[in-house]
Amino acid sequence: MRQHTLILAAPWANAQRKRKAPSRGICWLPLVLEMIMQMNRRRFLNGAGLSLARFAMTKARAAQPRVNVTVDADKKLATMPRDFLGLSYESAQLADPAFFSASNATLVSAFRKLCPHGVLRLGGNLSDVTRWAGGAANTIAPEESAKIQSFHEWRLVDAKASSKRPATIGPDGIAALGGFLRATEWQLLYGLNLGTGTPERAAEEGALVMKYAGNHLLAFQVGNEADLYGPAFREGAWNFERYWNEYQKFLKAVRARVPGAPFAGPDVATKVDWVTQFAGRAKGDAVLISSHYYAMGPAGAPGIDAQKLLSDDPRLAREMPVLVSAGKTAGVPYRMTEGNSCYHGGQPGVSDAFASALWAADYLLRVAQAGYAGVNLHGGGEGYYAPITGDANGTKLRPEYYGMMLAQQFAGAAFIGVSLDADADDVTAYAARIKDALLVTIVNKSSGPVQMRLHRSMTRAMECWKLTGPSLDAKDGVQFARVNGDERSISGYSAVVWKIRT
Ligand code: BDP
Repeated sequence: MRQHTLILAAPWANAQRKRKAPSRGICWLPLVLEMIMQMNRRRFLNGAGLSLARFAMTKARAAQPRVNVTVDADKKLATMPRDFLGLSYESAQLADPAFFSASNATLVSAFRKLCPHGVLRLGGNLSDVTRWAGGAANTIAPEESAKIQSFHEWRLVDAKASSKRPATIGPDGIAALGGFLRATEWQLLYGLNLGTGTPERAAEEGALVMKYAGNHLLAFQVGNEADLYGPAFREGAWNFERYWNEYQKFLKAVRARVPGAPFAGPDVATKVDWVTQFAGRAKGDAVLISSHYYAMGPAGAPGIDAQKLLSDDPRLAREMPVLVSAGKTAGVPYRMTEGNSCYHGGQPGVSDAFASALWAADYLLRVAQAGYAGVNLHGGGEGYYAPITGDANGTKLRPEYYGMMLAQQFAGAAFIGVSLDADADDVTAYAARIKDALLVTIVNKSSGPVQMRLHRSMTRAMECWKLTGPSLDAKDGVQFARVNGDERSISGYSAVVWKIRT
């Protein structure tokens, strides 16, 4: 068992100190918030264990190695946009017009409760095989149709849409979607079918989307994960150049019907160089740059478990700066438009359990701090990783939804530097300024508790929320809730947000 003390020095304290001794530059007032973190990796302590641990810690404190959490107000990081949070669904969901409709009251309220102005993205693998019901000819061969029936993504749409496989999108689905967007006040990213569609069909569909979504339309995208297209969609060598030519054809066809229609892309799965190339070519035209991210996968493979999900994924550190700078090249934001905990539909017992809530809270804050303009977590139907499940008759909130709620606390906040000065890789910290307050979050992805002792001057000015669940694999009983202001214990596998008035 390793024990550490976390010391959080507050920035305003630093400012006061600076005023008193300006010539000394940056220095930190110690012990404004003090936390003692007891790290006992991957073991859940029960209540009795917890009190014993507290006792032991009090005794042993002087000898413990220390880990400092230091907030650096001078290090200004990204601001989380108010429309940062988003959800992503398979386009085939539109085959049931009752789902994305203003009269699906529980879904409307689940969206609004999550984020007052989020972004709904439609796309996914089914978008490349879902037919448009308009006049132009269907390009799906009967043998392809048969294959499409067995796609795992049908689990990601409600039973009614799934019963219509391979699905067709028609004007009624798009008209209802317009009502849903007005009721939720969310924006729309609409994926056009590049895999088996045509520019002519996209133009008909796009014109209707513009008509019904109006100014809720953020952008069209062309094709889902086109970087992974194989022979089912395109013969011969397939590369960015070919994709770009086809993208241009779609864009021109839609804009011929709807001048100035907004576009975004390339919405790829893994080829980051496509993102960079797209950003260079689309400069001044695309309204945002996009790609996808799944933390692990495929579902069912050995080692795909909660522990892996909560460990650091080196791909993130590698890719985040490249993606954010692709946005800068294009002069527009970068958004992660589809992703989640585990590809191939999600890992049962992990993606649909409390582990996914901790993962989501940590992932969302990490990429927001790095400068992503937003994230759309994929889901729908009864999918394992779906943050919201259900159909037009009712919805259920999954654990991951509560992790998203935690991140939403930071909407509009400007991240500032925060660091842990020792080996605490399963505890993460984020800090941000919002109006007259400092937000601090600790995500404790270790099994042991973090104890903190507050400086007396702080306790009055503090609000606190906790993300908790009965166990990592719990599917029920997960909560993100306000707790009394002087909450001092961050139990193993939980997260806390403090709002400290400054
Ligand atoms: C993505 C697809 C999405 C899938 C998801 C998955 O775009 O449609 O459902 O993978 O594997 O690549 O779960």
